[in-house]
Amino acid sequence: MSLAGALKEKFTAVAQTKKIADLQKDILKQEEYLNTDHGVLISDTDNWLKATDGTHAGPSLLEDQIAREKIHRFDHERIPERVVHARGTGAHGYFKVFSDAASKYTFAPVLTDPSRTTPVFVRFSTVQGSKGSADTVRDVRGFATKFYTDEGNWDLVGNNIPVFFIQDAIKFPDIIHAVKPEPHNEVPQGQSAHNNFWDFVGLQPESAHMVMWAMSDRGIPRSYRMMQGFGVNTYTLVNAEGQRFFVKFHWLPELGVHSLVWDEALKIAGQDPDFHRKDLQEAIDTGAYPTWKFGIQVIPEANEHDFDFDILDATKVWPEELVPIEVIGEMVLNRNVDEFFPETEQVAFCTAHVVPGIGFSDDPLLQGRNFSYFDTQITRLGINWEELPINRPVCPVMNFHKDGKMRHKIYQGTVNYWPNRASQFKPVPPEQGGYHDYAQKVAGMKARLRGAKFQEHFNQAQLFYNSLTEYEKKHLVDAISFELSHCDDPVVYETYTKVLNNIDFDLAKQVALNVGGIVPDAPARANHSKATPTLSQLYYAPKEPTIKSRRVAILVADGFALAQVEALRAALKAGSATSWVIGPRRGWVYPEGAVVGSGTGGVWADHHFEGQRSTLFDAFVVPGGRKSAQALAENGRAIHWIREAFGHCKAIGAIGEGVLFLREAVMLPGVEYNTNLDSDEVVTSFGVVTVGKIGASSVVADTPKIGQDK
Ligand code: HDD
Repeated sequence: MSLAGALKEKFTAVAQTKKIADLQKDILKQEEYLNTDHGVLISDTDNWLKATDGTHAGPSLLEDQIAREKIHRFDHERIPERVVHARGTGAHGYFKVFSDAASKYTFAPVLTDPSRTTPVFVRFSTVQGSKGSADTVRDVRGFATKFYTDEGNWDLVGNNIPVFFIQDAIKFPDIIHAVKPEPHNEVPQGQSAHNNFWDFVGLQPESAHMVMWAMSDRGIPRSYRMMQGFGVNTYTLVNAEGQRFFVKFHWLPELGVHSLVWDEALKIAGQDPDFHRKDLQEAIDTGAYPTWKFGIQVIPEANEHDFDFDILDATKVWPEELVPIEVIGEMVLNRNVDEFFPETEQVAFCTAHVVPGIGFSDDPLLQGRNFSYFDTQITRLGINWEELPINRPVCPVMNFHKDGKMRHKIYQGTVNYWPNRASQFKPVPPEQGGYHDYAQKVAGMKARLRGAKFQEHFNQAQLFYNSLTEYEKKHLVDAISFELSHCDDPVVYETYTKVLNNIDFDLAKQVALNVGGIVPDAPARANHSKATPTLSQLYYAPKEPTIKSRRVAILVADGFALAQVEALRAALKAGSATSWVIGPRRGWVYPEGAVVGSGTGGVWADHHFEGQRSTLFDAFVVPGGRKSAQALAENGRAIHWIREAFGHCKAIGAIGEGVLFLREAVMLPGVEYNTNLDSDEVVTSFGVVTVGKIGASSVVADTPKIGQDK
């Protein structure tokens, strides 16, 4: 068994939860022989039954039920993809709270009982593209979590951005039609860079705040594992005394928040469209389990109107200075799926799925979502979608919802209504665990409107922009300029420049100059100059830099210094990074003193220079060895690897003659070379990696830290 296979088996065994145990009855080992769906052994799956004279094959016979079944099943394999968030990937894991700290807000055991391990399934996604689109496109990322609690399933269906494009659910079809491929030509795929999206958001200023986030580096995450997650909507919590609180939910990644640079994202979309789903799978397979802290922001019911924004408006954040995040728990993803379709494709979330102690608010986006998710699953999966193995709760389910297509459950008993003469299957009063709807006071007239504070759209868009670092601002200007450059209707890009001028004059000017828009000569609205560090993703960098789970490429050619590579790999492994040898060919690469082609020995290169690209790795090391360095220097692709990595602000290290390769052949501008021949360290911008006494010089391509300063 391969190392990856052995590791997977080991960790899979560890990753047992109640839900994994529940799934066991549906997880099948592949049998040795093929059967038909009705269980009959198949003797030939390659040749359709034909009439024959013994030598020549004549007509294929319709009576061949085995061939018919095979084709027939194949013809019906596809189901409708999700109307949004079609592209995604998922994993199993668990959730735990640290203490009962949240019991002052809620009586939900999932949030208050530290002795519990609640199984979860998480699906990450992009929004715009279809099921086969690329992972690294600029887009919002979905972050949907199904908690299989003992009191039923709780679905927290969030994003990696804390706000939304619209305030009222009735606008959802409009924003989605606008962002999806245009109706006349089904273009573009996996992009919001087109007339219709920018036309819509230009006419719908409530989108301004979310547009800022989506165009920031948040729109191109390095990994699903390095994103924050937000419940976005305002939910409620109710405690044992019956007091109600408004709440927003947060996921904070252990590895910090990191992004790609746009050039990388564009290239990876072609070079490895599955980059994010492979990244998640690889991290779990190698035991670098993705982990998030879970936090809540809480506002007592009495303080609902204390803010200059409406706390039920999903286009607004609750600034952390006003409402701090209380970290109460942790989620770990530790098991990949066994089969994609029955798990990741069939998993179905519904915001209306909450458990006792958690409830809704009047947030008009959430109210509409509570209708939409249930509804969409009927088209995608059928009315009995909640019986599918991945969706069914770990607690018993008993009710009088009956029949419908593809019913699986079989109940015994003679009644299917309440009340019934046997007093069977009765509702449960709240004191015994039945869901209790909070007695919220409601009064007034019916009207189609939004609350007064919902009318202000630019304060927080400005706050977000002001809070970015200079390089984040530059990335944002570049991103909006890229998108508007793809809009060929002047009405669209001119209108959006005007919207931007409500946020920041410089921002509007720079974008207008880049895209040929109308350059404003004065701000449309004064910038309030307020900023908060918590909106820049730099704020969420890990306090200690970590190399955990990072992909490090070691570039070698025949004649490389073996001891250095072995020491490096051991050091990287000890830091829970993965190392990948890139050489002139996939296969053995021979060290100094060995005869090239002499069989095994040296290191096994995982890829050749043409087989992968620098974009797919986080950091690079070029070890010593005169012949190796010489061969790399004569290889244009090897030089390009390092130059491109440098352009993407990645960490680059070298040892011994590797330094000469960098200095003489790659010629990185502005790099200072440390040629301390006694150094036993390779210094990268992650920090110092001690590789043991290797007696080699080292070099730092003095690039900023990944995900932080680029
Ligand atoms: Fe939604 C899917 C997140 C507003 C209607 N949404 C979907 C998924 C995520 C979100 C992560 C993918 C779930 C999965 O992996 O299966 N959606 C959000 C967030 C929103 C939001 C964070 C704003 C706070 N959504 C929203 C509104 C509506 C919908 C306002 C409709 C009124 N969303 C849907 C949907 C989808 C969906 C059409 C498509 C597939 C699915 O539900 O299961 O019903």
